[in-house]
Amino acid sequence: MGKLLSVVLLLFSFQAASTPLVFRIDDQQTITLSQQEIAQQFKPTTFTTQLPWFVDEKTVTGFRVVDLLEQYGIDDYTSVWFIGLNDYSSITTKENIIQYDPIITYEMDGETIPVRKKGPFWLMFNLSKYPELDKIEFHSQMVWQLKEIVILKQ
Ligand SMILES: Nc1nc2c(c(=O)[nH]1)N[C@H]1C(S)=C(S)[C@@H](COP(=O)(O)O)O[C@H]1N2
Ligand SMILES: [Mo]
Repeated sequence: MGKLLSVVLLLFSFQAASTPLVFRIDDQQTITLSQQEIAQQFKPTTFTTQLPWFVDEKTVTGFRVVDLLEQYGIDDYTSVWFIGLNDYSSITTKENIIQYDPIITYEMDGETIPVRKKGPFWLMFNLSKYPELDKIEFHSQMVWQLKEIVILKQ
């Protein structure tokens, strides 16, 4: 393989592996989690659900938002703010996080999700398990290309 080609491929793989997720707890604490750290630190959860973006149901794997909060000992929050790469953002209340247990999906049908397919991280509710969430109010909370999660305390 040509040297230039190897360098280009190396840069591409570096980029693909380094899309991090930023987690902000308050003005003092900003945590940057790589895809690798996420896979190591959080127990994966998998479910199969219908989603508004696809005709067929999808099997998705990710980590639970409640596990993320528990890992950093966060209980005194009112809601969580999810921000995408396009700066679209949405807020989910503590009640809905506890009751409906959303996950931050990083695999769909066994494959990691490229940015071009709305990855690498995507906030998801299990719409098939909770059909009452299958409406715009909750679809609009399912932020794709997630880049940042901010804890709101009031
Ligand atoms: N990153 C990101 N996530 C997003 C959006 C967006 O613009 N950017 N749109 C939201 C809205 S308003 C809805 S209803 C659903 C479906 O939007 P779509 O049909 O444009 O994908 O995704 C939600 N997640
Ligand atoms: Mo929407």
